[in-house]
Amino acid sequence: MSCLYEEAKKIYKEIGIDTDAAIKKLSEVSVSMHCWQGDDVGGFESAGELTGGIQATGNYPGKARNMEELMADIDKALSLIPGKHRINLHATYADYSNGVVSRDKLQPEHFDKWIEFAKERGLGIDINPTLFSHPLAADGLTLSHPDEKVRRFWIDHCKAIRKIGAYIGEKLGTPCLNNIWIPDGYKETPADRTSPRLRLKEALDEILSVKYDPRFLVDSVESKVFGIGVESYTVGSHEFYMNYAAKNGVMCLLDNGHYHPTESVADKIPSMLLFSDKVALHVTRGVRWDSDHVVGFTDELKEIAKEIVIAGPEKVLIGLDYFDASINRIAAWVMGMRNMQKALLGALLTPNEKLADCQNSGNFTEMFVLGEEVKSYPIGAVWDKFCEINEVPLRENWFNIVKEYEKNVLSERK
Ligand code: RNT
Ligand code: ZN
Repeated sequence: MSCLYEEAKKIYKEIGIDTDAAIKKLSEVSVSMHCWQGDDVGGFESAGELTGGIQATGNYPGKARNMEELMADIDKALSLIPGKHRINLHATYADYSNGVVSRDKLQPEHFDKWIEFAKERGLGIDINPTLFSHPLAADGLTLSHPDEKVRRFWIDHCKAIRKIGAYIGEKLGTPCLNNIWIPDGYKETPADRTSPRLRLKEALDEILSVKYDPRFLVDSVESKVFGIGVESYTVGSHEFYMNYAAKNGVMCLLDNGHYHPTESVADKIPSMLLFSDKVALHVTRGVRWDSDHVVGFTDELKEIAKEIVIAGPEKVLIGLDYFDASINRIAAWVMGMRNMQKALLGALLTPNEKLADCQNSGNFTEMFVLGEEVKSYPIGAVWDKFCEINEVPLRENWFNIVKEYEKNVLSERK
């Protein structure tokens, strides 16, 4: 095995790539693993249906039914993923063991169990207010709702979550990313496109008017082009948030399922970074629409990873966002996380500077030829070495452990 690695090392060296350095860099990148793959975006607040224009399809047995099960599943997944990472929570994954609390009344202590969980394992935590799957979001509008009372509820919810995020960040000593995504939109072509956006703008102004130490809390806003049932108009469009973020010093979060299908988030990253220090991502895989399939080792992912590596991974907050209920949920987590890391490794093993020189000197033939040939360099041997160093199973061997867990633990969840 290490024999393979030594051979790969030589091959990469010939094109000026130091594989040991690539491995070291990769181990410094953490990815925020979304808790909601573990239970189809269910959460612990109620057993209500998922709304907000997003859908988890499938009924694979064994989904986590409570915090203990979700934590156990996360542990299992993390034991098969190389490196140190982060956990991305939604508000509805609060600790309700002392009774369910209205979302606008959530307090930091409702997340103490998660903080403890993260601390013990050396993980960071990110958070999201949950503005869907709730009676006050039932008509598809939240922060942009024309009814002041509905807006108030959601503004207070977002404020509560920011306070919680800052508390988490302080406790863990790593900034918590609070990402605001709202489902607001209309099924039919709206008569008035401006008023909902004005209301959203004012709501965000109020939410963000409370200042927190950036060492503890950072904020992002996530745009979207459309959702199921809200096909004609999305209040939080890309232009809306891009301008809002630029003017208000918050980050844009780019979800690669949230644009027109031929738009590329890889292309957006370097453009955004000319104007902001950082950008956040939700990495997903859309099949024909924003279907949130498990992240695959696709060309789209490789291009995104390339831009992250070229920009400097410290400038891009990487989070995953998909929810597949048709396959083993732990396998879905592990595969998506490992694919993200493998794509980053691929980018680290690409002679990006040399290729850029080819482009800038007009040598497009060499750029194409080298770029294509590098695609079949022995990345697998370097990936295996990375897994070996991090003491996680090589190649698909991790799946045997998931199968064991399914047999012994998941199958007991009826
Ligand atoms: C929905 C957005 C959003 C959600 C999560 C659950 O289209 O992508 O990020 O997926 O908040
Ligand atoms: Zn998203």
